Amino acid sequence: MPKTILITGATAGIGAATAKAFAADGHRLIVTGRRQERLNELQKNLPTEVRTLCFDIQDQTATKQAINTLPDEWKTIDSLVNNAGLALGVSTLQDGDASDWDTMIDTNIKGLLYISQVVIPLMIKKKQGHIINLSSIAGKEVYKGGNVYCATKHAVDALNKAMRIDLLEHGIRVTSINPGKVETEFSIVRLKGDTEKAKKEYEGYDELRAEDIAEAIVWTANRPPHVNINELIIMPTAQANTTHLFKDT
Ligand code: 8X3
Repeated sequence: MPKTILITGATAGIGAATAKAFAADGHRLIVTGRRQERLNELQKNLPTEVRTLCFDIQDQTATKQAINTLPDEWKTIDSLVNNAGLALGVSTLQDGDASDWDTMIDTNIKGLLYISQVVIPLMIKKKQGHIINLSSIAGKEVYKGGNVYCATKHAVDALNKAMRIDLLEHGIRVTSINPGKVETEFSIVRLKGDTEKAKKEYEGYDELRAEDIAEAIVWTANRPPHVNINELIIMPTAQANTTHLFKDT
C-alpha cells in the first residue's frame, strides 16, 4: 500500500537518497527544500507522484503556510523524515561565529519543531504516523570544534525521546537515526566551501554513503505498525566513535 512520505531538506545528500529509496518502494513523496530548481530536478527523476514545497524551515510562518497549501488528499502524511539540518564551522566556542550558531539552532532544532508541530495534528487525526528524526553521532558525543553542532544534535536526541512520550497515546512512532561520517555536501557546507579540506574528511577509509542511511530509514518505516525502532546509530566500520577513526594511509 503506497504511503505518503514528507522529507525535509530533500534536495541533496541523505534527503535526496531517502526520497529515491522511498520512491523505489512505490511511495508518493512530498519533498521540501529551499531551492526550487533542485526540487524540480528531484521530482523529475523520481518514479512516483511527487509534490514539492519550497520554503525555509527556519521560518515558522512559511513552514506552516507550506503545509497548509497541501490539498487534503496529500495531508495524509504517513512518515515525516526530519532531515533538514547542517553544521557550520569547526571553531572552538570562544572563536565561534554567532550567526553560524543561529543558523544551526534555527534549522536543526527550531525548524524540526516548526514542521513537526504542523504535521503532528494531521497524524493524530489518522491515529497513526511515523516521525523519523535525523540526528547524528554528534547527538551522542561531543568532540573538539563540535560544540554548538553537537548541542543541536543532542537537542534532537532529547526531542526524539520527548516526542515518543508526547505521542504515545496517539499511536505515532518516533525514531532517531544517528549516523557517523557520511560523505555528502555536509563537510563542504561545514567548511564553508573548502572542497579540498572537505574531501580530506573522507580520505583513507571507507565512509558511509547517503544511500546506506536512506536504506536504514526505509527499513525503520517498513517495520510492522506495532514495532518502533527507537534509535539507530550507524557508523562506518572504520569509525569507532567521533574521536577514533582508523585511516589506512
Ligand atoms: C555528522 C557526523 O562525526 O561529523 O553528523 O559529527 S560527525
